[in-house]
Amino acid sequence: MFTKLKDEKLFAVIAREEQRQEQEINLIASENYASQVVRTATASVMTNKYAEGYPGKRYYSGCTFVDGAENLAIERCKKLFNAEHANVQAHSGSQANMAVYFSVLQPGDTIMGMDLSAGGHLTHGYPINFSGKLFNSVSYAVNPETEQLDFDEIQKLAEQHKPKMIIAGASAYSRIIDFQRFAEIAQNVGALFLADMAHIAGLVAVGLHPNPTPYADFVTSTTHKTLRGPRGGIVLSKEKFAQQLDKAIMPGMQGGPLMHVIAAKAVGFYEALQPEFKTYQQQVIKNAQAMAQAFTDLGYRIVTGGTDNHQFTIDVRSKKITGRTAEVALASAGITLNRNCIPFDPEKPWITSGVRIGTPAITTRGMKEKQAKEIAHLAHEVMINHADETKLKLVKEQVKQLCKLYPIEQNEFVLPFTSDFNQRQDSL
Ligand code: DSN
Repeated sequence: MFTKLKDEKLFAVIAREEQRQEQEINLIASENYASQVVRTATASVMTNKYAEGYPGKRYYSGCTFVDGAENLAIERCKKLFNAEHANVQAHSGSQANMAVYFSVLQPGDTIMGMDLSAGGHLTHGYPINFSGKLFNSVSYAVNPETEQLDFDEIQKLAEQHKPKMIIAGASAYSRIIDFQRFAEIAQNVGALFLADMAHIAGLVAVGLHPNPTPYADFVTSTTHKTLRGPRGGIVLSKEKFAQQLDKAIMPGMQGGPLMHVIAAKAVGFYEALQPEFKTYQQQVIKNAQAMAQAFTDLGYRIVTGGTDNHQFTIDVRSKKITGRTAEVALASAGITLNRNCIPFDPEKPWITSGVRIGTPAITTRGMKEKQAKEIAHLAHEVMINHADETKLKLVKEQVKQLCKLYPIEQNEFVLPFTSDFNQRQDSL
């Protein structure tokens, strides 16, 4: 049997990755640690099944149980976000966005999303992404003074360009997004409204960020960021778009759905429906605010001046370095994050003047404000001593020690498969 084969090389690589995750502080705002239960579902026999179609209407036989998994994922997802319709088959956030465009737009239509350099996403109309190539893309930025969304400007652009669709949502934006205002602007110019909540979905799920679902025609998300499920995408829509949307995904864009990932999405949504998930998200925000304050106290400028959510971007120019230098030095000291443009960045995207910082992953490890501040101080040590190998080694040791105190496997939210587990929620 193939299962008896020991692929030592590959599993050695996985073991090294596991060790890296254990020993490094992860500040990448879009990453998290999925629970063992989510990972168990991802590694389950559901990976063996072809199930093109939707529950009850498949192009293959033998789908009884994968239907069960997909129905659970759909129902839990709808409940979590109070949605009329949910499609849980999108393989990723990008494909979720593509599915929305393909369900209601024609090539050449005008779309209007946030500029990538202001904090937006590639699939919101970036010129070299499919969204910018297939559609006529107009971008809105942020206010140069406040670095926040400028709704007067967005309204003006919308009136000028009359887009067929307006897209709200960001990859690097630390403030509350007023989805209601976006919906009003869209309505004023006769545009459809898509809210991409990939970064903030976990906060939305527990009411710590306004839910776009009541206002938007479509809502897309990934499932692995603050939501802490498996890697993948979802699309929510108003009932009137349900058929078009489902058709755009299958047969329009995708063939067989990833049933193991859909099963794991069901688990992720189940976890997010538990009361502990709100406590976790509250701590994510507290940690981000504590860390942002610590960086401010150390003389860094925070883009927009602070954060309302799980992330923020710091301008590192006051320490006479670039985002890229900071990212590389921090990585060598065991602190993982990504360089990021600040709004109207004078540096190119490969270099940048900032780094983006997020707290979902450290919070999953159980870290609180005290550790968040400690991490800011460690990162500061690295940035001001980025060329000093001895100092970097010293910080790396301190990082390891801190990580040892907060092992990933001690994730308090790992729910064991017990009868108690089954009784924790209603039949979902
Ligand atoms: N790559 C993701 C992020 O880091 O925000 C967005 O898709």
